[in-house]
Amino acid sequence: MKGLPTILAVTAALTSTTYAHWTYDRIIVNGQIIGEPWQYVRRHSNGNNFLSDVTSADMRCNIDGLLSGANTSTYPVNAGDKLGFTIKDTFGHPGPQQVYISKAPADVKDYDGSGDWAKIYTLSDCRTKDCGTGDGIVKWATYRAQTFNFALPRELPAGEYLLRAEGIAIHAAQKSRGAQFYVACAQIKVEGSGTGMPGPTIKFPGSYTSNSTGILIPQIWSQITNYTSPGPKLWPEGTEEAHVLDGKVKQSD
Ligand SMILES: *[C@@H]1O[C@H](CO)[C@@H](O)[C@H](O)[C@H]1NC(C)=O
Ligand SMILES: *[C@@H]1O[C@H](CO)[C@@H](O)[C@H](O)[C@H]1NC(C)=O
Ligand SMILES: *[C@@H]1O[C@H](CO)[C@@H](O)[C@H](O)[C@H]1NC(C)=O
Ligand SMILES: [Cu+2]
Repeated sequence: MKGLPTILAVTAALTSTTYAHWTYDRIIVNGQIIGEPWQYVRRHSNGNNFLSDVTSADMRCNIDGLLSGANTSTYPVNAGDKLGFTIKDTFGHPGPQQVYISKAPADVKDYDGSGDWAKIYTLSDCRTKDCGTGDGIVKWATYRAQTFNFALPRELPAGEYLLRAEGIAIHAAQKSRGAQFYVACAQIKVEGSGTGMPGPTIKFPGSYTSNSTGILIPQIWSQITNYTSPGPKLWPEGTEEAHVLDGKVKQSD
């Protein structure tokens, strides 16, 4: 096996380059990448660029993402399935990956995401030896991810939902409005007999502020020794943050 460069050094080298940016264009269901790019993920017009205004409705499904619901197909899944997203091209900045879900009142194609969002997944700091030296500085489980997977809770009631991927880059987050948000929404129709009540929930926009924990960080990213992601507690209650990527990583450029 080739020697792995230390995560810290390589992450530092990537932080000022635009190819480090990304979006999410396909879903993964039980390990299979599904369909064409933007077939089940709402097409937005922001390319690989980020959002930085947490007070904008663009935070829901990215720029123009509320307009493309009718042009996006809805994929049937079962509560309890393993779902995922493809990351185009790679998660190239330090920060967490999160997933939120919001039930559509009727057809998800018509849903504007103004309802309640529960958080079902956070992939945050890496705590295994593979991530680098034990210097106490936060290392990222998202580093260079090209895909990631997570469980769709078994308790989730049947219905149509927006499933929102949110990657946050924190390499400039020591400054107000320096955090970068990479966002896209998939449309899924959930089958099953779940009777859970997703929560606690938040709204987009509304809950995140420019100075929320995890959005404005107290020191530069390369010095932080702990990290707390923004947003509510994970649902179902008791779900823990993930610290190991379940997915594919870009090995080299
Ligand atoms: C939706 O698809 C139609 C027909 O292909 C196209 O004319 C329209 O621009 C698309 N709208 C969006 C928001 O993608
Ligand atoms: C945090 O941001 C909110 C909204 O932008 C503002 O009302 C509040 O005063 C800020 N708090 C601090 C401690 O700066
Ligand atoms: C680290 O933990 C402290 C104390 O809980 C908190 O104030 C700070 O915001 C955390 N740092 C990050 C980057 O989340
Ligand atoms: Cu960048």
